[in-house]
Amino acid sequence: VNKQRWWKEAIVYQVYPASFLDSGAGNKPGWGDIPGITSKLDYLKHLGVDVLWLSPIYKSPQADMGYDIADYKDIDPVYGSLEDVDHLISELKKRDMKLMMDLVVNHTSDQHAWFLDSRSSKQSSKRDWYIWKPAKYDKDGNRQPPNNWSRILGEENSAWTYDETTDEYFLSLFTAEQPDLNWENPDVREAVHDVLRFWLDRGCSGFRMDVINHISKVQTFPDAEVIAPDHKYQPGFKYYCNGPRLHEWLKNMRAEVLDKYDTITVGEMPFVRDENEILKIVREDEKELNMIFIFEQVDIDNEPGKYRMTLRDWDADEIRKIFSHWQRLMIDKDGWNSLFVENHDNPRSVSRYCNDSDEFRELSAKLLCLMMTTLAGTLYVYQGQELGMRNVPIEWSPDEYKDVESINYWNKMNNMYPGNKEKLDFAHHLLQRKARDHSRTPVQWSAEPNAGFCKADVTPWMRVNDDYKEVNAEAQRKQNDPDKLSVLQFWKRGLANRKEHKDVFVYGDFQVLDENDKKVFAYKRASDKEAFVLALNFTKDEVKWQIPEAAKVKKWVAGNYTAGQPDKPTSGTITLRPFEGMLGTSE
Ligand code: TEU
Repeated sequence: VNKQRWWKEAIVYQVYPASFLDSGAGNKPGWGDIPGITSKLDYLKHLGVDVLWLSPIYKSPQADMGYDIADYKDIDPVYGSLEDVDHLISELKKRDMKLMMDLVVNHTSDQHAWFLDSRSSKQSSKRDWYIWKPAKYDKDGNRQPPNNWSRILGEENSAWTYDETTDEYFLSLFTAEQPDLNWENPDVREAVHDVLRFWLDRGCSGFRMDVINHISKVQTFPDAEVIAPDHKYQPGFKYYCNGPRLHEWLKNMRAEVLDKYDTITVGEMPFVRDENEILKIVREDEKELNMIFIFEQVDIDNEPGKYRMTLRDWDADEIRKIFSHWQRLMIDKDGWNSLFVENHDNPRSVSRYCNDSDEFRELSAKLLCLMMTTLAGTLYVYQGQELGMRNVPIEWSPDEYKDVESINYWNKMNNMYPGNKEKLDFAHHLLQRKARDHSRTPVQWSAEPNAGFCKADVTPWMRVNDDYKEVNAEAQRKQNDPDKLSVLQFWKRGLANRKEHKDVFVYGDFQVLDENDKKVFAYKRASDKEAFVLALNFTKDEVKWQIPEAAKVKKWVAGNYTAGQPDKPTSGTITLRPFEGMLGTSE
């Protein structure tokens, strides 16, 4: 059914600029920069990347690592200059690659000129660009925020920040430094369109739109239901996720701006699961966005309805249910989706979904690569994922975690349970499993000091993972073993295979092969011309696996235990080793 589009076939690589590569070209020592990114374009091209998505590089006080923007049309000196971006774009073009910028327009920084003006007085012409409300007073006469919504990055706090100058509260869903824009105001929408045009005219090819489903809020701002009784403030998702005017504004942005260029757009949409609601955005004839990030697979280990620092068990059956559900959205319903298991807000995928011990790390990374390169959807690879980078070890003290969410969480636990070793050890354990920091450690380029991320005598903004001497790009690029590919070589081959057989892997049909299996996820992909079968053991156990009738395997052609073709029967019962994954041709 699906129409061919370049943005469906593209391999998108996410760069988290602070942690990618510090070229040393001035700026801020120990922080990655734009020249550093430009210097690695050959590496990325060689890997098979088509589009670079840069997390925010705009001028920012970095209260939330650039997701707090103080000027949409300028670059933070930490990362370089507008000239550096122009140079990056022209170097990308030379290689037939494209640039995607991160568009963070649900909120700005509290240092943005718009907000400084807005907060200065109730008469300011920008007052209504943000969401201001008077205080409420409780029965004892104490000042309270306008409603009970909690902050997303620090749920013990109110989503409203009190401002003395005008004795009112402004809405700040993420942190106090990230005031929410008032999209109800048409001037705000026009200002956003202007930002889009600015970047598109400069040669950027599209946007990843940060929490774009939060822009329309229910205008009565009602109290949220109590789902966390031990907290004063409650998540107000229901009143600001996919709110009443979201579709109107997305359609408008598309018609006014995006349709005048050839773009790729992906909307970040936390908390949305309703298929019909999603189709309203991603069906091609709706003319809103090309695709969105659905979070179900990265929420797999979160307790339902709870905050994110929780840990629950899951099995291959859940992996199958989640991925196969969203496959159907594309195959049967003319929608489109993105495919990702890592980004800058999540732990590393080998650590989360498989096993990151020395014994299993590489197998795990390759197992996930087999899955990601053979499912439908635009594929997003996060920096370091192609190397099988893993979470930081439990030995690191919580003081090494730099993310505002982790710091808020750790402080909260220390305030709630001062000196309680058991509680705090568990909190530390959760940080080690779930924190956003794990994906933010510097990319491991080589076995040189600081993993080659920055000069030896410079201190990186975030500590380098201790395993860099074993896990790094240079060693993996140079690996020369006829029996075993490095994770990097495996990814390169996987991406090439995806492109070579795009009829199947991007556009083909998808069929689950072993419904309900709790250990193995197996599926078939097929076009009119050819078909492939995948068998993925998501456990640390050896599994006796009965090859399903419908698989009709002709030949096993690739697997994560060998560089060559797996030597296994194509019917009957076979043994899948721990985290073994295989790709076969099928009738
Ligand atoms: O994230 C939005 C978001 O709600 C989640 O991904 C959130 O970070 C996670 O649930 C908390 O653990 C986006 C950005 O990706 C993130 O880095 C920013 O902090 C956030 O928006 C605010 O701009």
